[in-house]
Amino acid sequence: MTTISGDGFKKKSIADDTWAMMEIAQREGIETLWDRLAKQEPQCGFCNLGTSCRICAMGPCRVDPFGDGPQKGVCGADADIIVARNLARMIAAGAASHSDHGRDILETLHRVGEGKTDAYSISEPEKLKTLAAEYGVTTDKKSDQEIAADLAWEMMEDFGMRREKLPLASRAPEARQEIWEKTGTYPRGIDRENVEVLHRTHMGVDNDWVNILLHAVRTGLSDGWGGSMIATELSDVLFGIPTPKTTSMNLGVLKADEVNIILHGHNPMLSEVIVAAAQDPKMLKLAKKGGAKGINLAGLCCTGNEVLMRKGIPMAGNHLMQELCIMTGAVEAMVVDYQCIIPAVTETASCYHTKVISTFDKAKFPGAEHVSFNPENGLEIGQQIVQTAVENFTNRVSERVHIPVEPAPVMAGFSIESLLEVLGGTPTPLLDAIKEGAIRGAVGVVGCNNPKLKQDLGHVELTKRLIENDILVVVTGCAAVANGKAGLMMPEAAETAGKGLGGVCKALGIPPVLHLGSCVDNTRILVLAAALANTLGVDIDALPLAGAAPEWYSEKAVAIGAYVVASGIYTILGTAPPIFGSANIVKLLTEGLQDVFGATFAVEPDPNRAAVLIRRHIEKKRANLGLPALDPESIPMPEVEVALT
Ligand code: BF8
Ligand code: SF4
Repeated sequence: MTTISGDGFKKKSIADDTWAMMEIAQREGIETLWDRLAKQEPQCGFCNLGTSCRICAMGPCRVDPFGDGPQKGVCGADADIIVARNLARMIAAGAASHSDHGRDILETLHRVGEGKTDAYSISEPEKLKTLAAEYGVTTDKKSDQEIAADLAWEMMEDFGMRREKLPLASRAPEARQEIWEKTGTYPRGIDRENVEVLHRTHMGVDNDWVNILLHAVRTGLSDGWGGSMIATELSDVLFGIPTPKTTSMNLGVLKADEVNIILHGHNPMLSEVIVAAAQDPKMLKLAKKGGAKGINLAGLCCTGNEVLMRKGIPMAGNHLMQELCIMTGAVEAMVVDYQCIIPAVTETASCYHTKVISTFDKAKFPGAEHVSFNPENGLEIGQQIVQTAVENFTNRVSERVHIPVEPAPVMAGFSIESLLEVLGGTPTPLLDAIKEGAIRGAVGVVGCNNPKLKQDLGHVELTKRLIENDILVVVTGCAAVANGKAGLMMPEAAETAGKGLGGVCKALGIPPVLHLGSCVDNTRILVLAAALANTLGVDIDALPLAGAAPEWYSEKAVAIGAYVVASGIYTILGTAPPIFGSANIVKLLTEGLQDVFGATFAVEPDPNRAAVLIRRHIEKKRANLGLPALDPESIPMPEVEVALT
């Protein structure tokens, strides 16, 4: 039963579709994520500080860094060791999630190469060949299929132990690679680094907290310049390089008179075949027979981002919308693959006619119908799922249908390739605008929603402050959806940008907030940063760039933070990570890393203050490059004003 009512809704989100659905949750007595958070409070202080440990059965242990309680676990581990081990395990779990997703796409490429599936083919032969060249795979007199087979075989090595260096990491500037070599953080094999985290953090292995964290960084780098980058690159090869397209976002994308199918999760393999099946005339005929006008697909979370940027499929919402979209009463099927799908969706669905269909054998949900996905028979599975959804339309209770808002238009789907095309084939116009100061710098605003913070507020306010001050914003994941819903991802939003950035955007016909895709697509930001640094002949840490994850919740976000900072990009987190039980680790991450990787983390939940930290950082970088720059200290730091919860 929901516990949040009245004005309480407005404290939880800035999005009006969220407010409307929370009201319905209350009316219907349906529990939401916010209610369950309230029941958890107060959450464990030791866990928040990162000083609880349940790695072995001599524990669980808690150390009390600020009080008179125990200062060591049973084995003797102190706060530094426990926080470092916990953080390393978070990074490994995040890196493993992205990288296993990359592996699934790689296996599909391999099956295409072996001729074992007709559900997929090579959409981008040129990109395939470019990747083949990077991996030393010959392409002469070979068909695309043969190249795919050989490239896939070679890339499989990235997950193993034969490599001393991941090949895609050589895209980074040489100076950056030297740092990784010198610090022993150059990523070797993706699985190797992840497994080594588990080994080192077993009781009685690595007890040097700096050493543990350096390996955690190496593991993060194996995600950014390995697993996630493979996921992005091969998704482009198989499904197409994204190009900007105008579509829409928020719960208003659902249609009252059509069969609505929600595509939720992260892996585009399944959603691609569902998109194909939903266009099948047989299915459309079946839908009409059941009284629906058509079949409407809508995305959620990162699967939504994948199909948004390649197919223009509208986006129903971000992380906190997954239960709420079922409460529209208009969803025939929520098709899930993996990651960020809360187990509660099946309970919410049980209050409606909605079927939750799980599809990956590694991600089953009690209460869901499971259709085992396999790329070899992807087409039939796509059809089976669409048919199940279509047939469920007759079970819809029209009196319970409530689609609360009108959809917000967005321009989405910028890849580095399509961005370069917009710029006329070279990054020079962007670099020139940065050099002159029309654009001060660029910031990636990325990551999740977290019910501990007012939904979307951190993303949207930070983005607004940055673009007002002529800082180009690139967005991925749930941050992209927040900005899309708020209207910042249309070319018209250039009006709200500063004169310099606004002028560039108007001339190019692009928004000041560019959608670069899903969370694995944060690697597009790495590739862009590396290309800009290489063009200028500097390392990435010299560029006027920053990253921000204002509302992160996921272990994947921690892995992203690790590889972004280790790649030389200053990063601000809006949610405090569980490290504050170790003053040493806080000092290392917020100061010490500067001397090692040329970048640090900061934690600042207030978006207005975070924007100032970023602006000051960017002006410092500009001055160091000899570009026209403001005195960073002349940018005043505001008092905390924004109510965050
Ligand atoms: O990988 S931003 S809530 S959906 S973890 Fe999840 Fe976070 Fe959304 Fe995408 Ni990324
Ligand atoms: Fe306790 Fe040490 Fe075991 Fe952790 S590893 S639970 S601190 S005894």
